[in-house]
Amino acid sequence: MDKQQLREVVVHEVNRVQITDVHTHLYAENFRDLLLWGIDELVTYHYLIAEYFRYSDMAYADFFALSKQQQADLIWQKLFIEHSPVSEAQRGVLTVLAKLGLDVSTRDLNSYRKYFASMSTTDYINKVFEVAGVKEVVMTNDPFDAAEKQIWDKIGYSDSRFKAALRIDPLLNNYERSYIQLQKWGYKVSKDLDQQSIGEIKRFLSEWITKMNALYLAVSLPPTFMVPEDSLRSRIIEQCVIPVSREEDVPFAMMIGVNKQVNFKLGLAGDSLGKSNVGVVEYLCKNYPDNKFMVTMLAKENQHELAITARKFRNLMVFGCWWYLNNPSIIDEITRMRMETLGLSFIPQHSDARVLDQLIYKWTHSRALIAEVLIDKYSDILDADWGLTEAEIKRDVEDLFSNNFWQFLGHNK
Ligand code: RAT
Ligand code: ZN
Repeated sequence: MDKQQLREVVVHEVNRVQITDVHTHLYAENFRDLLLWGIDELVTYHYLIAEYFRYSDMAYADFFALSKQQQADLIWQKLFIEHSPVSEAQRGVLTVLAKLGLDVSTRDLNSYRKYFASMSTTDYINKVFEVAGVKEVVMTNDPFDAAEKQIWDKIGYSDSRFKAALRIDPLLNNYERSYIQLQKWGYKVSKDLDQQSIGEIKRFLSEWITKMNALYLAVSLPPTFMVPEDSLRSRIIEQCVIPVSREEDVPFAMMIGVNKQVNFKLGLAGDSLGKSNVGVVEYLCKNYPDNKFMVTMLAKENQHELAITARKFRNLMVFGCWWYLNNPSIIDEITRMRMETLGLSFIPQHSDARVLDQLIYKWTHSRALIAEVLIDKYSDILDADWGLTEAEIKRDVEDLFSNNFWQFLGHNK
């Protein structure tokens, strides 16, 4: 295979691979209003709200008091009309519109609204999965969220393209309050986490893993995250989460590095990031070798250390370029570093989509970046006279975009 053929094969395979998106905030249709889609949701994505306030001096509260459509009008005017939309999240909206076949050059928000108004939710879900080339997404499922819990209790879900992940931020980051909720649901837990509470929290976790058919347990954590330490969180992790994760054979996914609400007036857009301690990941992987851990970290500065930790511990799966790392220059750099360090044994990306339509742009952009990294790395081994077949490239691409996840879980798909 020469370099020109190499490029063609890689681009072809990367563009056609059907993706398993391991972390999103999307929901199946029967979760009703929890599933967000359409132009007004796209334009009011919290990444864009943060960017809007770079240019606007409007009072935060006045902005949030407006309807979604009014917010979208303001954001569109400021970020797309008064300035050129060059940030990654801004460009993302354009990619979505273009891929849906809409005329981006008109800049006419109302004509885009008409298009979305003509679609049914069912048809639109099918369309987005097709255009994005995604075969399945993992949701973020929080039983402490009243609206979501109600759906799980009454209906569950039946669309097999949407898989569940049991998200336990309230349990780990705010036990001081969530134990009261657990008590209301009939779990015999106490504030000081006695022996009975530990058993009851384990029961809660196991019951919800079963109820959701959860593929993994997940939590987002601050830069100060530490295990072991004398804190409720550390004790719940070692005494409840780790044993249940092992017994149920589901990985524990840690998303480390978020500094919540540094500007609470921005709501969801008000979180920041900080450098974290990779030693915690090392401690957990080393002391619990029969457990599986999926880890993504938010600070760019932590990425190399995390990749090295994955070289030491095969029970660690590094995944995604999370949130503030989801910029082309950073994805390119991190993916190269990971491939040079770990070969193909990692999950390069997840979308983190909150709005269904975002599957289209997040994956369009990431596919192109990951393809370039692959072309360079394959090219280097061709220079050393290594022969590559199309079948081998296809295998590698399917591993990166889907199979690595399923194999790590132990599902042989
Ligand atoms: O990327 C995001 O949308 C963030 O707000 C978070 O949801 C983050 O990805 C998380 O899962 O906590
Ligand atoms: Zn997320």
